[in-house]
Amino acid sequence: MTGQFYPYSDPDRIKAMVNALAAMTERDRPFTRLVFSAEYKEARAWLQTQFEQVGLECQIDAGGNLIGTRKTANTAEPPQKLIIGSHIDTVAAGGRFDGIAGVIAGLETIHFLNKQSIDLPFDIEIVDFLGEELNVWGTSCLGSRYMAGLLSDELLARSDQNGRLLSDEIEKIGGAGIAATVPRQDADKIIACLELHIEQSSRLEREGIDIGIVTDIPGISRHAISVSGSAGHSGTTRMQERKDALVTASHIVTKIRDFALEISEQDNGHFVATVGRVEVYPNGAAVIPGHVSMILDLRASNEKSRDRFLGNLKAACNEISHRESCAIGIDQTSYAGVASMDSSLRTHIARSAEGIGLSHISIASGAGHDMAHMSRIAPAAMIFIPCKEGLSHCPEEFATPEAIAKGSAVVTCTVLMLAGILFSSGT
Ligand code: HGY
Ligand code: MN
Ligand code: MN
Repeated sequence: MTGQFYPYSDPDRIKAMVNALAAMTERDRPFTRLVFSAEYKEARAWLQTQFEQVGLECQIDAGGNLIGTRKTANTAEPPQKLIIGSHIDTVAAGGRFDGIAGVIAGLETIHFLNKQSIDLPFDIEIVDFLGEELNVWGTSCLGSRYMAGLLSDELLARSDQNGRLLSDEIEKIGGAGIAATVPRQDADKIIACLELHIEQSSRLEREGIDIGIVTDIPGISRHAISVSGSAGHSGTTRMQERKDALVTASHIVTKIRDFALEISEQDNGHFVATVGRVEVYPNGAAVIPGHVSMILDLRASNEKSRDRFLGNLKAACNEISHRESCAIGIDQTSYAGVASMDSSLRTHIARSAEGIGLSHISIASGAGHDMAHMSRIAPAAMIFIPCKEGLSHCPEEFATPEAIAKGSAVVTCTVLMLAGILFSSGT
């Protein structure tokens, strides 16, 4: 392979890792590896073997995170830590790169350090954060919330529609399923958290840029919206007498789109709102829908815009509820504020990219990431790489092994720079 970045990473090995993980999916819904699923547990076991093969000491922490540690020979106790992590769970019918590329990039760094017999002055932890994607318990980023001390008793006590208790599921995956109201004990020893991730948008590809250095991650909240009307016979119930929960829900969804469109055009930040999950009860073709449950996924880089949107939505729901004679409930099920990435790490990443001849820009993230929570307890930074047409959360999601290799080379160079080994003394 040519190119300065190839000494640091191997596109062929990357491609093999991506393909191996891609095979661990629900058969009839590629690529689906939902947290706690059989596919997920299979992938976790496989990943732990990969960690062990490069000499990492593996553990599952109480939050269910898989952590592979490369210990420093530095005898100063307790050593400082550098975390490189992302996630291997996917959304339903998702892609092969969202999260996965970041974990593979971390392993590429370990391969390089081992090949060069480099001993760093700090431990490196390669982390597969538990359950980064939004799950049936109404929240996301389970593992990084735990590490950051943000996994509450209330979250853990939630059951899904099949009665599965979240805390039980975390215990079954090897965690302790305990609440975390304080950050991990050695948080003050964490010098940096780095995450490589596909951009999940198309700017890098469109502009032909190798690396996106993330400035911030938008605030994300999720809201359970319930609509209660009256089920009834679709053939005998007069139109004037209906309390149709699905018609009511459709008005709400249209209002969500209208308000979000209006705010996103007025606000110079990032603002999006989506209803992607809807359940109709009893969901029969000859029955007037009696109940609808849906999830609102709301993202804003400006908290005031978020509050304005929610105020508009609640007022509109009051009016719709009265007009359609259906009860409407809106409950926030998860929240994470806007997260800024560490400026000093961003400078290191820029110098690393330049040092190996890669182009880079600063870029805001539209997606949520584990680094949003990790940034509450330690300096955090993200490295974006281009993905095909910006597609993500779908089987068409794609990033080339070369793009992942370039990104992982930047991760490795940033680690070497933080260790004072590379590009030091202003060279
Ligand atoms: O949904 C998100 O923003 C991320 O992909 N979990
Ligand atoms: Mn992700
Ligand atoms: Mn995702």
